[in-house]
Amino acid sequence: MKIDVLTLFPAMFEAVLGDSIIGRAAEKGLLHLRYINIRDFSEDKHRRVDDYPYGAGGGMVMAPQPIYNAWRFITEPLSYRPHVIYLSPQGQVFSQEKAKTLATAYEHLILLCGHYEGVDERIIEEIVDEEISIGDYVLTGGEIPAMAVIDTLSRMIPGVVQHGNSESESLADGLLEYPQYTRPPEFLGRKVPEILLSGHQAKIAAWRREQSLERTRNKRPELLERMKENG
Ligand code: 4GN
Repeated sequence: MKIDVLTLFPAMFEAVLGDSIIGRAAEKGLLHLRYINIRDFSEDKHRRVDDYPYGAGGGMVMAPQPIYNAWRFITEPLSYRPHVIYLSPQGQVFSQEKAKTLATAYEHLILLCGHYEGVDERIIEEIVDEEISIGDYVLTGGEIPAMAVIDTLSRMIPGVVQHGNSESESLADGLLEYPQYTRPPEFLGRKVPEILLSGHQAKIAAWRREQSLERTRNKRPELLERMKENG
């Protein structure tokens, strides 16, 4: 999978994703990540990327020209149009399911990160295919949401996460993960559940399933309701 990020702060991505499992995946060639600085495509003599909003109203707007030129830089050599996502509080709310759909449908994504009051509407009309939000709150920029999307998609690629089988993970089947334990068998007087030490895999699997259901019922009952609604 290829992901190009259009951002004013490429260093944020290097800093957060560089040393992580995601960085390792990129080094291994499982994932192709590029961070493109929109400012490099400004034609303004002061390299400006923002401007005043028509109609006033305070704040600044990201001008269309630098973003468009950066998008052209990516797409010019291609014979197809990568799917362009604008990270925005106005988008559809992101989820494990949405991630699965994106990972399955697209081999090449472009993530556009906005700042200030957002990007000129004509950019959304011209190059953006969909808007995605990571939740109902406003951040200073789309970088953190873009990183959340990149991280979620990356760990779905075979070989990126150690055990790989992301299908058995929390939320993949709509349920919360069961509790995890490691050594020692007793800590601060609290024992690891007997069943996990038994070596009886079928019983362990049944116990974990029960725990997942109970936790989901207690912590996120709306996830169970959604499962019922969606079959
Ligand atoms: C996305 C972008 C929150 C999200 C953002 C989100 C930058 N904040 N919930 N901030 O996924 C106006 C236009 C705010 C750019 C945007």
